[in-house]
Amino acid sequence: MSLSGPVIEAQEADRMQWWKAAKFGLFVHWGLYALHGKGEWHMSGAKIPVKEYEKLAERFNPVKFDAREWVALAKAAGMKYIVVTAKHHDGFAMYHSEHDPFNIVDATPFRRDPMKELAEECQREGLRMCFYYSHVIDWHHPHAIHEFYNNTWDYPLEEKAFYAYWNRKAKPQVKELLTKYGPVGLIWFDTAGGLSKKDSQEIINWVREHQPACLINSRVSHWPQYAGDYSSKGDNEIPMHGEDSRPWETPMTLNDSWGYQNKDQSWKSSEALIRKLVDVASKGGNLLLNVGPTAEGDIPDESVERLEAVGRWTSRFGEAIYDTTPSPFHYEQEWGAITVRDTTMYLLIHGPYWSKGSIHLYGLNNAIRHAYVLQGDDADDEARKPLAVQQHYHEAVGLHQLHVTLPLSAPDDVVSVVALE
Ligand code: H79
Repeated sequence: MSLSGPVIEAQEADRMQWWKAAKFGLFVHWGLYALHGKGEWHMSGAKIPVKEYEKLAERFNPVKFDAREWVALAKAAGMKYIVVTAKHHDGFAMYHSEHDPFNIVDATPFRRDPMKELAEECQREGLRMCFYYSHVIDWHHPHAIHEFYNNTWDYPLEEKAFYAYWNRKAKPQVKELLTKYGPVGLIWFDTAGGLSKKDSQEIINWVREHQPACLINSRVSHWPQYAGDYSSKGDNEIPMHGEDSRPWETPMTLNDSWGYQNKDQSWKSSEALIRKLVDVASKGGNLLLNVGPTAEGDIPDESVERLEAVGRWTSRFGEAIYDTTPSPFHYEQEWGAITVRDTTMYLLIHGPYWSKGSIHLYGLNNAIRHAYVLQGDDADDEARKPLAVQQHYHEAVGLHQLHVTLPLSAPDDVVSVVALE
């Protein structure tokens, strides 16, 4: 007994390693709901009867789907893992399931298994394949019970028999994902309202049994002691520095939707997205950024453009993002953000502050051997000319003050990086 604590902790730390270094992943919300173009909650919002919703499958034929394109886009953006909706709340499996014919291979003219194609492509390209699985909400199954979000328009609540759903659909389908698609980086469970402690522990054990290295996000359970390997923050929520004592991830939309919504044009700018990635990394989290492909299997152009723009930045300055640890300072820097790797500290400075010619940092009293600007290109090595830095004790503030003089022009308009060794 006395050994099990440290041993379990070591195993947990081990399986978290790739994820902690990754920092940036692609979230994909894709399903039959793309046909309506009104988001993944439309079935519930419009109370569409199961029999009618099932007819969408007959029309679902995403011939433009190309796993190579999706994985190449994620890779170009600088993302290291992909989390795809294997089954969302509508209960439709986007993979070939033996346990329910309501799946993309058996119920659509498409007849292909996109999860298999994505898993294989991820394996080839070195990204981690991960699945979203709605384990509690299932509007297609007569017996799935959630605290609030049940299909009460088809199935009377009083006739529900939860374990008929749990044992014959949810658990067998999770097992399929863990046994037929190679190594799975993580399973992203969602919306656990009403799941008991016992059943939360059971699904966690179930994942561990089939793939011990597969991570589990906190939305697997509403009970804190059964809340998986890491904390999923609220949708689009970036916490305060140090607020969460566990490893954490912010799931974020590119516009205001998860599943494809043709009317939603409130896209975040690529500049804002780069700053959000920097903010998240400096606080020690991961960013899981979502796209909602169309019913044809296309990722909307507006999403592609933004991910490519973020990728142009991460390909130049990723050194200051991947495999870093958070800023040692819990207060925000007005000029940007900080990350650390080993004995290097990265100052990620927002474009407008660069033109002020210098920045201050309080509280750092380590000796600085070398300070330089990351040019973010092949000439980087020769360009690592030392920058002028001055350190002194600031009486009024009661902290050491570091003064870094910046060169006239910034390597990047959005965020540029100064490294301190
Ligand atoms: O998959 C995405 C959402 O569909 C899912 N989580 C993210 C990652 C989610 N499941 N439940 N919820 C979010 C919370 C439910 C919010 C609701 Fe609503 C508010 C349901 C009804 C009112 C949002 C707004 C959905 C429909 C209208």
